[in-house]
Amino acid sequence: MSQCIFCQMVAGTIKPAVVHEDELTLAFRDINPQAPVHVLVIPKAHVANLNELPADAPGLATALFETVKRVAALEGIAESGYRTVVNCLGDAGQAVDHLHLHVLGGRRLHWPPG
Ligand code: IU
Repeated sequence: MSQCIFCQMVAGTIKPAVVHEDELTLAFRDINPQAPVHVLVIPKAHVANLNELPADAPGLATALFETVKRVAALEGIAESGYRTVVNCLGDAGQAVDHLHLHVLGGRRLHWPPG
């Protein structure tokens, strides 16, 4: 079995609070939310980080952003506004080595982030 916790969520051996699922992507609630809405959007296929997103699979990037838009609509933050963040590797504080897009909203977000 994969050691990757997000791959285990895709496989169903760990069950997150799923917000949306389709053929290429999974969206689930972050266990340590930093805003009233904090959802992670991941590719079902294992991609370690943004640097590793395959250039020859342009449909995957589109699918990830389509899921971000869908999550925003489902969570009621599409009109008020939201932020999408991808932490890539050490200086950004990436803690889970499976590409994930944070979708944050439901409150006024500060800029710049820390
Ligand atoms: P980061 O971008 O890699 O720093 O974010 C990882 C996120 O994954 C972080 O917000 C965690 O709270 C979140 N998370 C989760 O939702 N469920 C888990 O089982 C684990 C991490 I491990």
